[in-house]
Amino acid sequence: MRAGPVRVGVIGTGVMGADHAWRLDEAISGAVVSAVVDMDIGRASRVAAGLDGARVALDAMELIAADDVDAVIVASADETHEAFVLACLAAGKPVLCEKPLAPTASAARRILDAEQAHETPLISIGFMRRFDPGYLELKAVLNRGSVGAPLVVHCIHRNAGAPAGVTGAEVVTGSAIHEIDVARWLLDEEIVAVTARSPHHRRRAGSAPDPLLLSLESESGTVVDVEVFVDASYGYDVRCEVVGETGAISLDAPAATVVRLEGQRRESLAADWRPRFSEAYRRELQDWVASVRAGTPSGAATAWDGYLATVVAGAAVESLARGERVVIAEPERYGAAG
Ligand code: ISE
Repeated sequence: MRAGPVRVGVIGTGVMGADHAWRLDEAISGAVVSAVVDMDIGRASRVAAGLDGARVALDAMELIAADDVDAVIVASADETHEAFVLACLAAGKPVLCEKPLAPTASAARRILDAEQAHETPLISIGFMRRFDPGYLELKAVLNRGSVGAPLVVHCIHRNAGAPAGVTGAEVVTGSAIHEIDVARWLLDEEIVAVTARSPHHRRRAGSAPDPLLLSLESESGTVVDVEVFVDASYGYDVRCEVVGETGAISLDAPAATVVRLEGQRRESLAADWRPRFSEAYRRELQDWVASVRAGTPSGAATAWDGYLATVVAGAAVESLARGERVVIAEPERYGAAG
C-alpha cells in the first residue's frame, strides 16, 4: 500500500475534467489533485484556484512526467486520448481515461498493445454506468436468473441539448458508446452485428443524426436496441430495461424528490449527466484511487473493454454511412485484428 495520498494530475478541465477534479478534492479519500492542465490556460487556472494546492502544468506531457503526479485522469478531447494515454504507459503511471479510449478501433488497439508490455494493467476507462447503483442492481438481478435468459434490452439515452456541429460519428463514439459498453457488460457477451439508422433528423440538432437508433446483436442472439438523442429538449434521461424469459427489470431513474401538487406528481430531471451519475462518478473515482494506492487493477472497464467498445462503435458508424447491417468479424471481436 502506497504511503500518503495519491497525487493526481488532471488533463482537460472542461466539463468532466473539472467535475472529476472537484470531486477528488471534495469527496474522495486518499487522493489530492496536484496538477491540472488544459488547452485553455484560463480555464485550467480557474479550476486550479478552486482546489486545495493544485498547480497548473505547462502542458500535458510535463504533467504526465512530473514527480508530483502519481496517476493521471485524461479528460481532454477524444482525439488527444491516444497520445496522452500512451505517454502515461511510457511513464508507468496509472491512468483513468474518459470514454472513449480513442475515437477509432485502430487507435484503441495501439493503446491496448502498449499496455500489454506492462505486468499490471494501468488503464481504467470512465464507463461510469458500471458503478451506478441502479445499473449494478439491474445486473445483479439479471445474474441471479430472476427473469430468465435476457431476450431484449432497451436503452434510452437522451441529452437535453446538442453541442454545435456534432457529427454522426461523434454521437456514436461520444454518447452511444456508453450503451455499447452497457450491452457487453450486462450480457457478458460480445456484439456480433450492428445496424444504425437515423430516420428523422431534428432540426435543433443541426446535421447530427437525432435520434440515432442502433440495433446491437449479441453472440447468443439477444437484441439491444439503443435510442440516442443529442437534443431531446426536455432534460437528461437515461433508461434501461432488460426483458427476460419470465420477467423484466428496469432501471428506476433516481430523482431526489417527488412533488405532489395541484393534482400532479412531479419528479425533476437532471440537465445533464453530472447530477444523474454523481454517485457513479464518486464510486468510480474512489475505487480507482483505492486501486492505485494498493497497486492493483481497478474495478472499472479495462483497455480491452475500451478497445471492444470502439470496434462496435466503428461498425455502427459504418452502418450509418452504408445504410446496412454490419457484421463484426470474429478476429476483431476477439482482438486478433492487428
Ligand atoms: C457525454 O460526453 C457523456 O459522457 C455523457 O455521459 C453522455 O450521456 C453524453 O451523451 C455524452 O455527450
